Amino acid sequence: MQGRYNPQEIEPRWQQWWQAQEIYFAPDPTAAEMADPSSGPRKFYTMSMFPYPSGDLHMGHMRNYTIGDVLVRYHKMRGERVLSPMGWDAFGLPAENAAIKDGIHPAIRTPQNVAEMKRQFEKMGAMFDWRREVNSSTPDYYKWTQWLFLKLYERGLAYKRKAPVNWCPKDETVLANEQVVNGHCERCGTQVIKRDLSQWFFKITAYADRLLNDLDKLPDWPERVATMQRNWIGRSEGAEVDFPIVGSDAQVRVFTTRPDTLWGATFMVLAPEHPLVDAITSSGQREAVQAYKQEASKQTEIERMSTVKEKTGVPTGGYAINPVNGQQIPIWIADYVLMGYGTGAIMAVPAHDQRDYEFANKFSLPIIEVVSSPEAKLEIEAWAGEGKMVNSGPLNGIPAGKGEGQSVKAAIKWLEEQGTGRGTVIFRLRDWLISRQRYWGAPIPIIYCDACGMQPVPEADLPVLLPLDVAFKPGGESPLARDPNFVNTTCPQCGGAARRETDTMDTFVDSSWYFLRYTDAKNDGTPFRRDYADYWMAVDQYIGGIEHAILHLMYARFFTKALHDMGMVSIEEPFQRLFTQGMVYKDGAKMSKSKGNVVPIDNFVDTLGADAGRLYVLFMGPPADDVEWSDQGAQGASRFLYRLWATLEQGVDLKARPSSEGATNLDNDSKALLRVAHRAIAKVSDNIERYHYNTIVSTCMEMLNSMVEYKGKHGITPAFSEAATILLLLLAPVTPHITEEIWHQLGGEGSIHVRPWPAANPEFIAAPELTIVVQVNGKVRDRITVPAEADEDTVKAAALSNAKVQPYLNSNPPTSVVYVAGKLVNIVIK
Ligand code: ANZ
Ligand code: ZN
Repeated sequence: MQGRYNPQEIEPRWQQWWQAQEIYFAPDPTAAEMADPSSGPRKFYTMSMFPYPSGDLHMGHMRNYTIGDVLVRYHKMRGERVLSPMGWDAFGLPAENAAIKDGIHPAIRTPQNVAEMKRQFEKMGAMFDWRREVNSSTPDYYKWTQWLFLKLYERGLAYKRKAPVNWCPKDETVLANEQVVNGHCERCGTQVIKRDLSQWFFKITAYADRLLNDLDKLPDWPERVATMQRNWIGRSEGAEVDFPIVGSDAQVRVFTTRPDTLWGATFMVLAPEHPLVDAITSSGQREAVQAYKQEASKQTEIERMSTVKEKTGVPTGGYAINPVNGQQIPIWIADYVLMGYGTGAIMAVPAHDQRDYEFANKFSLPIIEVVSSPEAKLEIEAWAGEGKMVNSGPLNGIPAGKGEGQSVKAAIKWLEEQGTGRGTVIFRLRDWLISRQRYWGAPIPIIYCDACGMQPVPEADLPVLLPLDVAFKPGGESPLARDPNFVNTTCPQCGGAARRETDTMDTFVDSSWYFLRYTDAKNDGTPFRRDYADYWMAVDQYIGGIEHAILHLMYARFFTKALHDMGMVSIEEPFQRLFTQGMVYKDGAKMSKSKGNVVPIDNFVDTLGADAGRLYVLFMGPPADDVEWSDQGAQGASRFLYRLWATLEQGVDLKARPSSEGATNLDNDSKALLRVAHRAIAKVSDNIERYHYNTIVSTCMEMLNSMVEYKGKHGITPAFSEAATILLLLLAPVTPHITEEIWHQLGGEGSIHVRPWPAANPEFIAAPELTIVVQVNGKVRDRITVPAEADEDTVKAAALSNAKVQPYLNSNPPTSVVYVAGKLVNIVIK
């Protein structure tokens, strides 16, 4: 190539050119294409999870986005209509916390950070359709987030109720369970307390069944993610049973997966927060119960569910009646029973449930065996295995178990006949708490009027703008609640004075529909056109971190189903294929600014270039795996590019295709080189489809080695030219700048990135063969092809039986046959 390889000169030049050419801008489909998608090119919608605009990108980010970019460029070369959008998950706590710390308003900082990150995305050569850029914190976007909230509200899928929440006294915000780490706020480390607040929820539980069942329709999701979703939904089959309270009309309902063990229920346990606790508690126990409730409220659910923690609890002094045998059993409260699951109350069967067993032992409560098995060791632990029902009235003798003719089904039937219980299915999944008492989010579009009650903001009044001039620093109420200009409004119903809702929405709401917005990003009359969404959806390939395996993906699936039911979109699952990338570690820790072990993209690109970075991050290991950063590895990737530059010299003819004339016309070295090249095509294509990106790089490295060796012997031949062209095309998605530059220097037309992806010629990927010249008395009579591993006798026999040789041999048996290995057979006749 001309001049030195200089990535700092080449890369920005091509980046600007690609943008100007709008190579990666996806046009809206035409009416004809929407009516019949097969009338146009195949669509390929791929996206990476949109980032929070933190401002800085490091090489870990480069890896994530390069994985997606390779796919974008590859599918483009396959002639598909690729949609690759990008946007900003720009609302949320970090911006607000940063603002509190250094006083810069999120509305000022966010666009600055967005511009910074966009610059770095371009610098790494990642191509997006920027015309479809979305920013969840701008009114043109959150207007529709609010609009969708109202649609869910209309359908009863958004509702308000009082609920105990995790509350961080310092951040003054409600925390999701996952944001509580060992009882402390994930962000600031403050001890979390429980607080009862009136909160907005989305009724995701109405979709529990579909969210669970439809996982079966997603075979291209990582199994581990599907399993995490299944467990999170947590479907549980069992029964509800009502226990009358002694001396009261009240009943306590329990949920049990083992209604067959009712005869072994020797006490009952309520969650400390259970609403009947106070009514049940006897006067003598009031103080102890109160103290215990206080203690329990300080613990997180995770702590309460711990199986190693010593059991604690106190008796309420009240009794319940076991409906199966009329026996009175004591009612306790204990923290191992959670209010948010089932009914918040259990019947305790210490003989067959280990938690109840430990509890009964600690407090000397009776243990009654109802499933008998020779293997059970009730002196040591509860028995949860198989056996035969005993001490169980009508169930005696039946085999214990959930199957047909077994105890659980029999117990449910019996309970239903008696009218004291019924079979039921419950889910662990809870409704989605979306209220945040914070400033930097989409205001919930609701108005409270003393005369008319709760009123949705009329559609025409959207967006409810987030005011910019508020004191967002913490202290008492939420920032919006302290802003009278925001709070005070008029009732849309009666026109009287009214107050606005001051909670903002969880940022997971913003990210639950952005993939739909990309299909019609600038629409200001509706969140997106249905026909555009139907054309592009589902996302063919979604790429993101495993940390989003549960919440974000569950919420996005819920939104898609709810919008489907509203007739806004046809699909019911948003993401056809999901890929979760691994992380980059350095010095043993995840690369992150807070750990101080980052290699910033700017530094890397300014020294070794974006292409070397892209090549290296892919070469480091399979994209799904965690990998460790190495400076030497990065240097190696850079050296490969210098070598590529030096090997592809002027004189390479990008149009040469000797392979199209067949293998027999080629000398053995050329044939071997083209075999390497065509096999590389097959391998790299397959590697891309299966995310074995690291082996793409090694395949291309081996291919370059073969080319260097060949060129040393033969110089630039048509076969070398063909191999060079193939290598450039295969590397184009991975190292887009250097390949574009070489392509142009060698006289290539247009961008290399819109050239068709090469097709492997089957003749050159079959097992290697040699072409052997057959001579009779030193004169060439024919060429034969033999397997490369054929031995001397086989080659000689093939030469002697050759149709063009045969006529010479008819009357003259050969006097000698000489084989020059790999080259020729000379037959000597008289
Ligand atoms: C009696 C019993 C006997 C139970 C037995 C189990 C074994 P999964 O499978 O997770 O749904 N349970 C119910 N509600 C609870 C709550 N709010 N907090 C803590 N534990 C609760 O578990 C259901 C079982 O967990 C229920 O069945 C109940 O204990 C307990 F041999 O009832 B079982
Ligand atoms: Zn009113």
